[in-house]
Amino acid sequence: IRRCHHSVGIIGAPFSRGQRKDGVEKGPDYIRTAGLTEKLQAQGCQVKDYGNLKLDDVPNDEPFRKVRMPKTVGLANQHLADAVHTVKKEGRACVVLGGDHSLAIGSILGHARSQRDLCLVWVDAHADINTPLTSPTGNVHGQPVSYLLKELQSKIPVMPGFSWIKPCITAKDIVYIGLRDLDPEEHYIVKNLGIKSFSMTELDRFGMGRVMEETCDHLFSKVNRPIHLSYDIDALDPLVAPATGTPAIGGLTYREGIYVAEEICKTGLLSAVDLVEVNPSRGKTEEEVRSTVNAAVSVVLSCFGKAREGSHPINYQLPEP
Ligand code: 6HN
Ligand code: MN
Ligand code: MN
Ligand code: MN
Repeated sequence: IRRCHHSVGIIGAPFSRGQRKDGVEKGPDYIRTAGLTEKLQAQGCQVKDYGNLKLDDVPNDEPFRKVRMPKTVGLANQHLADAVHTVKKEGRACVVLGGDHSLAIGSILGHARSQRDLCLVWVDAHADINTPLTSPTGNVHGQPVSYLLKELQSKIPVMPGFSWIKPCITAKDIVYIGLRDLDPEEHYIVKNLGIKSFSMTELDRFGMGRVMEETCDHLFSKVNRPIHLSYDIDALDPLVAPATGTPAIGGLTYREGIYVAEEICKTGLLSAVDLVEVNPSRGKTEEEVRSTVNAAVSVVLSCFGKAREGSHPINYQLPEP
């Protein structure tokens, strides 16, 4: 019944320096080659592809404590924030194709420049909320939420490449869905700040229907606000999305993963989406790569109006004999 009326801007962010595994920088081109733009257009979206960002390594980028490539990660995110801001200024819903999840820093900060009261739905096996000082790996893709949270500002050291970053969200603005692999320090932060979290345990207890109801109740109890959906493909079970850098067994089914996107679309409040951590080099077979990329495309299509119940043009008329 509803035709999708969305105007969508796509940004490719071929970036891998927030973690150690090569290949995730190929995510944007694989997702495009699977027909993302054409399929969005076929369901009635207006699409502008802004192309891929040019994200270069900064020379002499020594680790800060354990944190790897801070200048390179900081600068890439600065470019991404500008690009997202441009898409929002032009009045489109923004889709960022990653790339690793460190890109959420720039994506959310760029989004927040035009949408001050945004809220954040983080769909992931991981909470990505290590501070630079708790990170066991030094990989920034496990830390983006810590830089964005006002409550953690006093725990974040001054770092090269990161001085432009000012936190823009509070703990009550976030909902996690799909968690199942947290470091102890991350679990402490999530509990201590009282961040709303639907781990796989809550998902098993309530089912995804109730999880999405409670997600919306939590975020929109007072007023409606724009949604930033940060979707890590490793939220899905590795049986569905194996081609990713940090797979975690026991994840969302394809159906649950699509349902999240359908429900977010139905709110009419979706303002920006990150689709990250698709790593074609991590697929053991062509089929594993295809399955992962197709899942990513399907999530984005569902974000922008594709409904499994079907749909038809609003003015459709049956042919007369
Ligand atoms: N991701 N908690 C681990 C770390 O390195 O901090 C894993 C992070 C995974 C990040 O999948 O976006
Ligand atoms: Mn993850
Ligand atoms: Mn992640
Ligand atoms: Mn819609």
